Amino acid sequence: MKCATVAIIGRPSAGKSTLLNTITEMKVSITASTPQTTRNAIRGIYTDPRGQLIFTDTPGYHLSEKVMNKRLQDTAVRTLEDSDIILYIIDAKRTPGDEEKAITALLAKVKTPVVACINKSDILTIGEHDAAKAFLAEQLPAAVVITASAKLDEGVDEILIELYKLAPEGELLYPEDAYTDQPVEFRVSEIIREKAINLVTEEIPHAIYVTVEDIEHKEETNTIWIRAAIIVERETQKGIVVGKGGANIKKIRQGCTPEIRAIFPGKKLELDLRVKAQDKWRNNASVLDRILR
Ligand SMILES: Nc1nc2c(ncn2[C@@H]2O[C@H](COP(=O)(O)OP(=O)(O)OP(=O)(O)O)[C@@H](O)[C@H]2O)c(=O)[nH]1
Ligand SMILES: [Mg+2]
Repeated sequence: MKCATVAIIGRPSAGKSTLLNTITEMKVSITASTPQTTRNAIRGIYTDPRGQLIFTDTPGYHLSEKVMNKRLQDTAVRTLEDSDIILYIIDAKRTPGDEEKAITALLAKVKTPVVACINKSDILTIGEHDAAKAFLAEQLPAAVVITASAKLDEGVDEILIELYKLAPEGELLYPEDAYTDQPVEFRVSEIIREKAINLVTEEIPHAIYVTVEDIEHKEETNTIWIRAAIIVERETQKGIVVGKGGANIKKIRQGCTPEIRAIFPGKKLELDLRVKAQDKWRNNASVLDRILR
């Protein structure tokens, strides 16, 4: 049996979370077209007859001096240092610049084996693909390079083959049917956040966090009752998230209900969802301590 911890790292929007969901065949980590969707180290577990791969999805590595971004960077670096293998995802649609070089410099420093995945093969031109290959050959000559589409599940089996080649022998660390270890409150808040950030544009996705204030199991009616709040930074953003006549909040509720129900099979769901404003929460250490694990 083989068992390895695998850190998934790359720039924002490279497709890290999409790839983790494709590998586990589960919605483990939320995704969005806006960058910096993932804010935590998110574990996703894959088991097959070869053994177990324990992936940790990380926040997109983004060079920025903002308090919250620095914390996201720290999460990514910590995960790298704790893993047996690094799965480095490149979005070759974007030319590798300083940010991509900062990542390869980090990877060279930790000396952990790297499998590099040139992602989004479904939309890459030959020129873009060749440029990414040349970049990797120059920056990380020892890395194994695979081209894949996380979205279309192409090349993903090849990634698993390479990861198992590098994985040490070991017993399974999680039960065979485990696919994540996230607490229920966190999963619920992430599902709601995904639906909210996918409805708004510009700066607003970054200004959103979600807090689950209460979860109760009402046995007499077989109902899970959840009270959650979508927090933004300004009153004007609140109006946008709620939408005209509540249209957006209705869409958020409709979008998240089936996914939250799937976490509580056989139960009815009552979701009390509100939108609140909290000024400059992204600079508030106690909020960041709570939401960035
Ligand atoms: N065409 C195409 N799009 C992809 C592929 N993989 C991911 N995407 C899209 O790229 C966008 C970002 O995907 P995510 O999985 O959220 O990216 P991420 O690297 O986790 O981003 P952060 O959490 O912000 O760092 C989404 O719109 C995905 O649908 C792919 O293989 N092909
Ligand atoms: Mg992500």
